[in-house]
Amino acid sequence: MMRGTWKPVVHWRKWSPKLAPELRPAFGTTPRPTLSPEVSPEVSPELPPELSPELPPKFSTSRITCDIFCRVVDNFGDIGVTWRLARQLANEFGIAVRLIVDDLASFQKLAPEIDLRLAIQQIGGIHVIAWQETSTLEPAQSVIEAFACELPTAYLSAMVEMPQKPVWLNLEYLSAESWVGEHHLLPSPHPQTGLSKHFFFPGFRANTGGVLRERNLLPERDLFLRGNPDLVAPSAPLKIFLFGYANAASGGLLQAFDAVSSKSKNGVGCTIPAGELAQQAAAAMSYQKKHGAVASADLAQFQLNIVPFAPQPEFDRLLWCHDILFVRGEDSFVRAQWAGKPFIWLIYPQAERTHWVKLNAFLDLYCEGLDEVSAAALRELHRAWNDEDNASIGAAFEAFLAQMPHLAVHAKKWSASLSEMPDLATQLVTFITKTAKIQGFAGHHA
Ligand code: TRH
Repeated sequence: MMRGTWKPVVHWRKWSPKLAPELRPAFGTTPRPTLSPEVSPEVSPELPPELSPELPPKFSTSRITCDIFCRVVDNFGDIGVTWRLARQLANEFGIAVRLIVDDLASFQKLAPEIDLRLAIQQIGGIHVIAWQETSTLEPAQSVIEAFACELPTAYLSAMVEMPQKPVWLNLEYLSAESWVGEHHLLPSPHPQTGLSKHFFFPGFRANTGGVLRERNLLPERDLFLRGNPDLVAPSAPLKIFLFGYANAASGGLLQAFDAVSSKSKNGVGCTIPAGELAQQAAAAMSYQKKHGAVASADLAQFQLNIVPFAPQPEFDRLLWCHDILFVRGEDSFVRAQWAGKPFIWLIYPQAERTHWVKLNAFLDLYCEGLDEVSAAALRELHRAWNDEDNASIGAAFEAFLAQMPHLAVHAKKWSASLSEMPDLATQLVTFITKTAKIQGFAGHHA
């Protein structure tokens, strides 16, 4: 039987992480760290000096200009990936970035500084431009079309007129499928203009473009975890982060959290970002409450916390505060991997279940080196959650939990080995500078 409450929960204060107050309904009162304007927003003020931002020695990219085009199809993945990339190109490589977006309202959820009234604005050194303003833009030296969003016709025509043609890339969706590496960086001549567009495929294998990882991300994570030992104290509750799409198995999953909680001394806490899934969870909880839950004084209560959508730079810290991460789409899926915690990926569903091929390709790769029982548990929980199988998700979660010690070690190993691969932005910049050098207009003054 599920028990629940919406009130801030006292015993969660035991693991008060350093997060903005509005993101910590049940946490302590640690003030939000303030950053001085000259410090990159990516860099935690607590970082030791050796981790402070500087350009990598290999590139001199400060003269490069880059336009990133993003159409928000739905949700937050498109803008999430492009905004993260824009910040890294600007902060770590000194590139002059313009981010052209067709949906400022979605963008504002990730970057509350966005002013919806302004068609052109500057945020953290990046020019943000509303899509309808592109007709008069002079193209940048490098142009990134995110997820085949199709450049505006006027902009494309302006590219054709440029004496030095821009380096043009289509940033594709992330996939672990093996064909991805074979297509990475292949050129494709545009049928009307003759301009060449290259396909940049993110991925997990050496022959792909890698995934986004800011230079200081892992040291920042480790520093944060070292500074918050209460997160993993023996008396800490099991902390689950649940970010997903509306899911018919959410009731069963919450019941499983509650069942686990009722058997444990420390209890279970689940954080859900506001949204459709949170609404479903709220409905499930109030149903349970209405039908009379009996809470035993000896047992820890299951606690559900619905938190507001966090600005993107705070999202990682939110993940680092939890033990099990349910994530979705593309960007949060990658951030869970950098958190180095066991995670369950709710993949963006596609017609005719084609997303299963992508999901299984990832799980095949991820499970390499993981013992058979843990791998089976991990796969079954992915199956049940992605299949919205309410009847079997409870058992799947309990089997997963039984393997947590192995899964936790494996998640750390995965994160460490993935970090040996060059990150996406570095690979992108390498390609742009190399191509620009061949074309003789940028990046050759190092
Ligand atoms: O929102 P998503 O499901 O995004 C997408 C889109 O559906 C897209 O169309 C699809 O093609 C793509 O997935 C695969 O999930 P994703 O990618 O994880 O994006 C969420 C972003 O929101 C990510 O950048 C993290 C950020 N975020 C915050 O900044 N704060 C928050 O509180 C939360 C919950 C997320």
